[in-house]
Amino acid sequence: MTFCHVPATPIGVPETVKRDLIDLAVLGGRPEFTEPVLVGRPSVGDRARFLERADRALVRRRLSNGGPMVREFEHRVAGRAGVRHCVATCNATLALQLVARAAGLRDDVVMPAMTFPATPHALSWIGIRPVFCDVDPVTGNLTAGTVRAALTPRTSGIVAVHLWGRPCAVPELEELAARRGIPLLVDAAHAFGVSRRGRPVGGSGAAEVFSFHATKVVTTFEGGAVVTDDGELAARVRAMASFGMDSSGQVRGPGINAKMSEAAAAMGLTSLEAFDVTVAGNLANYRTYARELAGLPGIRLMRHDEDERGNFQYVVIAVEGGAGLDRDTLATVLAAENVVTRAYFSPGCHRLPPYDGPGTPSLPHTDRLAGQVLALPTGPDVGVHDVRRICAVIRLAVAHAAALTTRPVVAPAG
Ligand code: T4K
Repeated sequence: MTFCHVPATPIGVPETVKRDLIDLAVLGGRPEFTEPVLVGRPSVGDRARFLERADRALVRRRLSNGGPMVREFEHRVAGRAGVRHCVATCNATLALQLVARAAGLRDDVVMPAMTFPATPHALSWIGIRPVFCDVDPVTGNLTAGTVRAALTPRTSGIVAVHLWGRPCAVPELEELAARRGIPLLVDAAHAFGVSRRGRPVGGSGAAEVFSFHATKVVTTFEGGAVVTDDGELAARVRAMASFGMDSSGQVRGPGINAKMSEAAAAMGLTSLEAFDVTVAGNLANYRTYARELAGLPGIRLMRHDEDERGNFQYVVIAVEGGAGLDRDTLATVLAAENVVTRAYFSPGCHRLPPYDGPGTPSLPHTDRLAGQVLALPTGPDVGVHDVRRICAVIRLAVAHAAALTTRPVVAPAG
C-alpha cells in the first residue's frame, strides 16, 4: 500500500528545539520547517490504483453521465452513510442547491453563520434568504435553541451544519423541524464517515450533503453528494442534477448540470479505499495535539465527544484571552515557521457581503469564536512528529505572548 501517512519530517531528521523567543522565525530565527506544512492536504490514496481506474474510463470511453464508477462510488458512499440513496455531484455547493430546490425551500432558511460561505451562498444564489442563527459558545455548532430564536414567519426550512465534522444536535433539530412542518437539511461537508452513538452522519433530516473537495477526508478532486433515505427526493435531485431529465432522458422539470465525472469517481473510489488509514493518521495527530496542548493557558482544542467516531480532518483550536496573544498573531508566528493554518471560519458569514448590512443579526457567540478559531495542519502529509514540533512553537509563542504582542511581528510574504 502506498497511502500511508507521509510526514513532513523525514525519519531520522533531528527535531529542532526552539527554546527562546529569538528562536522564533517571526523574530529572525530559522523556520521550524523547510517546506510548508499545510491544512487541507488531499488524501489521494494509492496513485497506481487511481491511474488504473482512470485508464479504464478512457479505454471504455465512458467519461460521464452516470458511468459505472460514479454508480459504484454512490453505492459505497451510501453504504458508509447508512442510507438508501446517494446522488453524486460535481461539488457540494451545487448539491446544496439541488436538495434545497428539491425539498421545496424558499423565502427564509435558518442556518448558522459559523460555516464556510458555501452554505449561505448556495441558497442565496437561488433566491433563498439565509437567516443566520448563533451557535453554542463551546462547540460552535448550532442548537435547537439558537435556531428557534431565528425562526421567522417566512422560514421554509433549516440548514444545519456539522461544523468541523462534529455532529450537531440532530435529534433536537429534527424534532423542531417536524413541529414546524419544515424540512431539515444538513450540510455535512465536513462529516463524511462520522457517526455518533452508532448513528452514521448521512441519514438525518430530509437529506444531508457531503463534500469531496480536494481538502476533504475523501476527495474526488471536486465533488459532493446528496444522501437520503427518501427515494422520491433522491429521484428529484438526480433529475435536477442532469438538466431535469429522468432515467428515460425525458425532461420532467427544471435542472442544471451538476453531474460527477468518471475521473472524479475514480479518484473518489481510490481515496475511499484509504479512508481508514487516513482517519487513523488524523486521530493520532488529534490525540497528539490534545496531549501537547493540554493545560496551555488560553488554547482550547475543539474536542470530539466520547460517543463520536470522527474523521478528525479538522483540528481546530480557539485562542482565548488567557493565551495573552490573539489568533492572528499566533497564525503569523506559525506562518513564519512554515506552518500554514486557516481561520476556519472567520469572520462569521453574517459579516460577509452580501449578508452584512443594516439587518445583520447580533450573533455574539459566533463573533467571539470567529475571532478565535484556527485550523491546524493534519492529514496524510502530517505526522505526529510534525504535530509535536508545531505544538512546541505554540507553547513558545504562548510563553512569550507579552513580548510577541509588544514587539513588531511581521507577517511573512505570501
Ligand atoms: N459547506 C461547508 C461547511 C464547507 O466547508 C464547504 C467547503 C462547502 C459547503 C462546499 O463544498 P464544495 O462545493 O467545495 O464541495 C476550502 C475548500 O475549497 C472548500 O471546499 C471547503 N469547504 C473549505 C473549508 O476549504 P479554502 O478557500 O480554504 O481552500 P484553500 O485553497 O485555501 O486550501 C486550503 C488548504 O488546503 C491549504 O493549506 C492548501 C491545501 N490544499 C488545497 C487544495 C485545493 C492542498 O494541499 N491541495 C489542494 O488541491 O476552501
